Amino acid sequence: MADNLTYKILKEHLVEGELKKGSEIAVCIDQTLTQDATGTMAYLQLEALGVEKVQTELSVSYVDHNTLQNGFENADDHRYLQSAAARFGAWFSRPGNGICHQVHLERFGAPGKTLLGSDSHTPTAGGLGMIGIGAGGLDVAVAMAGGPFYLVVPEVLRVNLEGTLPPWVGAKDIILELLRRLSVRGGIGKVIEYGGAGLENLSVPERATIANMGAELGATSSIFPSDLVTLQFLRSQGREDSWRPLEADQQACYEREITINLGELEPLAAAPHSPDSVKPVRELGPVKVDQVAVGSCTNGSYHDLRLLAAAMKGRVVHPGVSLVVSPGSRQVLISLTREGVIEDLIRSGARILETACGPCIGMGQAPPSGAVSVRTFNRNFAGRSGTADALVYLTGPAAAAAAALRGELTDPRELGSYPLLPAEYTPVIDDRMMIAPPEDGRAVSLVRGPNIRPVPLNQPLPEKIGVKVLLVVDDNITTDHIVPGGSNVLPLRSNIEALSEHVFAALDCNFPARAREHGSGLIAAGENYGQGSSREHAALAPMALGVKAVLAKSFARIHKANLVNFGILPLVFNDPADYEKLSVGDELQIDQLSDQLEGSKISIDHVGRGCVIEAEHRLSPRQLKILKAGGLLNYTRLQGNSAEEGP
Ligand code: MIC
Ligand code: SF4
Repeated sequence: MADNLTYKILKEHLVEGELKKGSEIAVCIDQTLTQDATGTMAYLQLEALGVEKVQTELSVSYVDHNTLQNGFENADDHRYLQSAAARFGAWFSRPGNGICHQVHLERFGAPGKTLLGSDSHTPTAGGLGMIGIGAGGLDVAVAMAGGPFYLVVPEVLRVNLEGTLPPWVGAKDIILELLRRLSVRGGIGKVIEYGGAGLENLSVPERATIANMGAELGATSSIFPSDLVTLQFLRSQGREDSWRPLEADQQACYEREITINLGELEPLAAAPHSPDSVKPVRELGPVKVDQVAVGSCTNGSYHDLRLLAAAMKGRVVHPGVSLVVSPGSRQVLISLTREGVIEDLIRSGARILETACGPCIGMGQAPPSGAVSVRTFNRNFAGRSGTADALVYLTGPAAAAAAALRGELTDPRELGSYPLLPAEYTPVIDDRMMIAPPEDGRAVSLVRGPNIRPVPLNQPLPEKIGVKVLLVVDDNITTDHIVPGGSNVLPLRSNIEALSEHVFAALDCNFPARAREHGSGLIAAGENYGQGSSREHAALAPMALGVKAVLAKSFARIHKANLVNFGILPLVFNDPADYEKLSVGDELQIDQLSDQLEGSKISIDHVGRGCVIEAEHRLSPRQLKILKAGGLLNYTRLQGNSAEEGP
């Protein structure tokens, strides 16, 4: 049978189940990545699983998120992660080496492999023809321990790219166009597979920009074929041995096909506060800009910064704008430095930041009150920049350069002729900021700072749950709403008790106190609850506050898996109109839970109103067992015990 590229790779990695759309399968994972904001939990959980050594072909622990060291917490986490990588056999990418997705693409990614990462933008690796999937830290810990990863067989959506991009229009505009057409829910349950003659002119970093923001579509992953462009990229990285050609079969089937004619695209921007509020830059009107930020795992590559520098060369940033640049990796920074491009950027007034996530996750460079910030990043959720009332527009580096020069949102085509850039470049390869694991790490001691606390565990699911509705929220609630980023809160990622004080901070600062007072709570939500990041903290911290269930119109994939992993019941309204019946403080009760979970429907008594709300659980038998055990750690331990006791 003719296979699409996604199914080809999934078939090669299938260890359980059948490749039938909608059913649950398990795939083996070749590579994993973690980053520091999710990595401490992942490694603490790996410890809790009692593992001696990672079982994957390759696991890498990156430090790129929590790099501002205002207090000891982040630095302590870095030290713990370095010791854990050595202890358990993972590579350690030191702070300063770059953003996990960019570095992984450059130094480790390989066509045809599977990569599981505790970061939602792990699909960036799809730019190299591999399947990258974002997951919670516990799922990644299980994969490091040699366990498979479970996922629902996705639909595959084919996007044909035809023609060539006009000057000043880039890869970011392609993915913004897709977000405009499909919305932040358009990719849910899907892998997005790219093809078409237009690929020939898209480099691997450009493909990676597109695959990266598939996460904003809600897609499970995004993938490009592995072709001669891929070979050229791997060759430039001195890694052509990792290349293998890979493409979909000629007659391969897709759920749906979309064609984008690249020649018809124009510079686009996502307006506040959602990556799918996309409009042509020229239509956004004269909007005064206060900050321009270039970098991140979306647009922090050599060519992105090269274009920025060339567009600004000889000119200086507008007096009303602060321009910050964070190169995606140390390789990018060294290569640009060698060519004098960093000097050009400094002369143009850029404030060069370290190679890290930085402003993308509110780790510094929060814009002024009410500011407009133009960012080449992937998310513009309200408050994510660190300033609650800032307005963030997402663009490519060309529109960012235009905004930096003019001080207002400007179509970059107004800048005149497109700068001549070298088509190819030879990166400077220097892996000395990457530490290989020792052959045998058993003698390495783990270094734990005082802010690193044990992972809290949930209780097995009781027969009867009585809860109060703690919060009723709208559609598209992000994990940034549930557990915010920012330089004040991110250092608490290894200390769930302290972190839980910030749950839903932007929506309702009384939430933690109310949850504690009631002791047992439920969150009612609209569509796509938990979109955005992979942070399992958005399940762990509510769990620590006594949240027992979330009743939503629909869930984002990673967040739903995280809720299950920590024993919180994710329920879906049978009739979405019932959402209107719920208010904060309502008392709900679910009886005979195990019997009800045997079927798919769950009846919830609305005690005050004297009515019943029907819900569904849409969980696999495996997920039900995990929930009943009170989460994946408990479940894995139980399985270990029963294996030890024998049949
Ligand atoms: C993000 O972009 O939101 C993050 C920070 O990279 C997260 C991971 C995290 O919360 O640590 C993600 O995308 O998964
Ligand atoms: Fe880092 Fe931003 Fe990319 Fe998340 S989206 S990995 S915070 S650069």
